[in-house]
Order: sequence, then structure tokens, then C-alpha cells
Amino acid sequence: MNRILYYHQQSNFSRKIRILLAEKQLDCDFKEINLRNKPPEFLQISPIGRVPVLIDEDGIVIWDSTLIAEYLDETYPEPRFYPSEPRTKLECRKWEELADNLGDNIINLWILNLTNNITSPWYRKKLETSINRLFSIFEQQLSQFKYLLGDETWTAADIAALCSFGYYSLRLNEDWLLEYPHLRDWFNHLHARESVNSTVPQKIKN
Ligand SMILES: N[C@@H](CCC(=O)N[C@@H](CS)C(=O)NCC(=O)O)C(=O)O
Repeated sequence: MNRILYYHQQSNFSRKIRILLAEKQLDCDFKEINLRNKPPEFLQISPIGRVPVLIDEDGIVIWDSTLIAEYLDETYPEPRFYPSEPRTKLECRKWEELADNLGDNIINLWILNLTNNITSPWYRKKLETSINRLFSIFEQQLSQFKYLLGDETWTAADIAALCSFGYYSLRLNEDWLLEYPHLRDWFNHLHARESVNSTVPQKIKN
């Protein structure tokens, strides 16, 4: 069977996998899911009802972007996006986790904005504080190194992070590009890759 990725074009978590598939030159059928009206076919394979979900050629079903990313890297290791040395891999996973946490916070803040929720100012404050802290942590790291794990090469951590920062630009604003120069340079540099540039999330025209 053909490999299938269930995704949404605006989803930062789906974008992680779209970039990895492109970089690893793996053929795939892409099925975009309407997240406001999820089809039964998708709900059957996705217990949490979220994208991305990958079905590989042998029929294995994998959900959660990090599990899919690790699976792809172990199964199709050329080129590699997780370091093989266990401690360095752990560092990579930690940065990926921070990036994904940033993504979750951005989604929650955007939903709060959408629903005009003024009843929970403490929750808005909590989200904004977490997001700002994470921006500074990433800026600090990238003021020392070209990529999140050093100067040598990008990893799954950089992919997850660029997807979350790109998602911030889509949902909130692009002011951070002025405020955090090292983040901006790293972000722009990565967009020279076709896999990154061709997966930039687009606003949906109503
Ligand atoms: N931890 C999951 C998060 C996936 C996630 O939050 N996906 C969002 C889109 S970015 C989604 O499908 N939302 C639809 C919903 O929650 O109903 C991952 O890494 O794959």
C-alpha cells in the first residue's frame, strides 16, 4: 500500500512530518483533514483525533508528530535528524519538546483570541508568559550556535522549532522577527530549504 499522511496545511505538528518526508525523499499520499468536521476514516485511526497520523507502506499506524519523526528516522535513516549518541539524542528531544510546548501554547492562545475569552485573564497571562520565556530561551541558544544542537547540522529539534515559530507568525504576528535577531537569522536561513519553504502555513481565505 502507499504511505499516507493525514495532515492539515496550517498544523505545525503536521509540518514537522511533511519536512522530514521531503528531506528523506519518501513518497507519500497526503490527505488533508477538515479539523472542524473530522471524517470517520480518520477518527478510526486517530484515538486523539489530531493530525498528523502516518500510515506506512506495511500498514503500521503512527500518531503524534514526535513518535512519527522518531519512527521515520529509525526506519529511513538517510539523512538522519536525531543524533545517534544517547545523551545528544536526549538533548535533541528536550529541544523538540520545548518547541512542541511552544506550539501548544500558541494554539491555546489563538483559541483564546478566537473565542474572545476575557473571563480568564490569568490563563492568557500564563500562556503569554510561557511563550515569551520560550522565545528568550531559543534566542539565547541561537546566539551561541548556528543550530539548536551546535554549529554542525540541523536536527529534528530545529524542524520542530521552526514549525512552532512559523505557526506563531501565522496565528499571532511577526513582531518577534524584529525582537529576536538570532532567531530571525536562523529561521530565514532554514527557509532556503525547499522542504521548509514549500510547507509555510497559509491563511485560509473565507
Ligand atoms: N502532540 C501532538 C499534537 C497534535 C495536535 O495538536 N494537532 C492539532 C493540529 S496542530 C490538531 O489536530 N487539532 C485538532 C483537535 O485537537 O481537534 C503531536 O505532536 O502530533
